[in-house]
Amino acid sequence: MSIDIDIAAPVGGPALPQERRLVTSIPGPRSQEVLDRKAAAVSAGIGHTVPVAAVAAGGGVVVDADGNSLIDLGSGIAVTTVGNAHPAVVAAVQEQAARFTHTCFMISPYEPYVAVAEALNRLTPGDHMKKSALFNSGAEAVENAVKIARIHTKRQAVIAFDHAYHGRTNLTMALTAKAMPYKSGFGPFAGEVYRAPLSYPFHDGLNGADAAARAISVIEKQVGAGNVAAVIIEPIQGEGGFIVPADGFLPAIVEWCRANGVVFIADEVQTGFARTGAMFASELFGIVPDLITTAKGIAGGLPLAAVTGRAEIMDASHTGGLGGTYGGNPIACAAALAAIDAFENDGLIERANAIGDILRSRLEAMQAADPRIGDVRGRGAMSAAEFVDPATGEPDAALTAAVAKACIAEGVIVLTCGTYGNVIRFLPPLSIGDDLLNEGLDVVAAALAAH
Ligand code: PLZ
Repeated sequence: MSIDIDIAAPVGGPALPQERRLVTSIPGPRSQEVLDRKAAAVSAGIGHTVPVAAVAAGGGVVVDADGNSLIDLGSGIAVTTVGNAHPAVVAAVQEQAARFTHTCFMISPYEPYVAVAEALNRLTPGDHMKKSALFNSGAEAVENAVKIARIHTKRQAVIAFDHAYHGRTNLTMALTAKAMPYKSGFGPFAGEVYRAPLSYPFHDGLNGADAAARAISVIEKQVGAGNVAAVIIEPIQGEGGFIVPADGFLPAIVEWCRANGVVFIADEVQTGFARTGAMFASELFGIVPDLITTAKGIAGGLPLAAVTGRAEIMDASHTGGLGGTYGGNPIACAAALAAIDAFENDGLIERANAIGDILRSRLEAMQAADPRIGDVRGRGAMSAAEFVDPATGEPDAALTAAVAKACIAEGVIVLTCGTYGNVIRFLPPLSIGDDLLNEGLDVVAAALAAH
């Protein structure tokens, strides 16, 4: 049983017409057919927010099975940063797939894995000696960063923050803050995970030093510095609401970690690879993490993740203590090498900043006209608006959901986030053009005005 797809432009990549085009309502009949089959065949636990069946994507659009062309302001949750079906990624995948698809790096190693490790060691913040290990998903990278920190420090406790998101596996559910939908009913969770208060300037009004002192006091009183293996934090929180900590917060936490022999892990799964207008968001705050986790944008859409950090920490495990059948799959590594080449040589950091300037000025103009936008924040192509009731300042999740739904119905993919579900986040591919980005934001503004 398969549906034949005969839309005009089934091949993706930047050659796709860069336009918003609605030829049916969303979802159209062909998408609906796939969605009906999904409902019957796929676990109800796996949801979806954009009700279309994708058949091609590239530049700044996603094309569906009915021939609708949607403006992509989500990049599949910050993954297709270099652009969907980027030609160099496609070529690298095809070439590597024709050579060999798998040996298992733990059985017989291969050069592309080593080259990705070398690139990560070179590109991540700090000029100390670094090593890397490759995995399949962000959650798996986070799990391994914690394993590495524990064996290095011979301590067990791990500190995560309010609003954190680190994944859906058992240990990473424990690290993730939000109960619904990520944790409710799925316990018991991994032990020795403790939560500290974050710096969330829009809500707590604290400066970075005070917010850090508050967090450190909780850690010292409730856990004890000498028990802490690692502190893990997203430099800009993703799922939790695109929360940018106050200046000085992250450096103070890093300094406390150094003084107490605690491994500082920056989870850059969402913020990494040019997304925030720097290769890694840690650079924006002047911090050098001991370990850094990456995934998402690293390989142009193929599943790949990594832990990179100080060589002496990365080497703490006995040989054979880290690994996995597929970690650093050769096709994913070939894709990563092509994507990393684009990040370094195609001006993508500059592009992320230019996109950030457009996002910020457009969102601030919307905020000036509408007090329901309580806060506009983010960096580069990772920017967001937080919606509140102007009278009370309370989160307005209903408005947020209604605006996002209206944008999707008009052919613009936007994603929501936030502990309170009241943030619309913008994560366009860096391959989107200014005109398409502005058209997408026009649709957002109109949807807001209509609600
Ligand atoms: N760390 C900072 O953002 C993944 C999750 C989407 P995986 N974020 C998107 C969802 O609802 O499942 C993420 C992240 C940060 C870790 C992860 C986990 O990465 O590749 O999804 O395992």
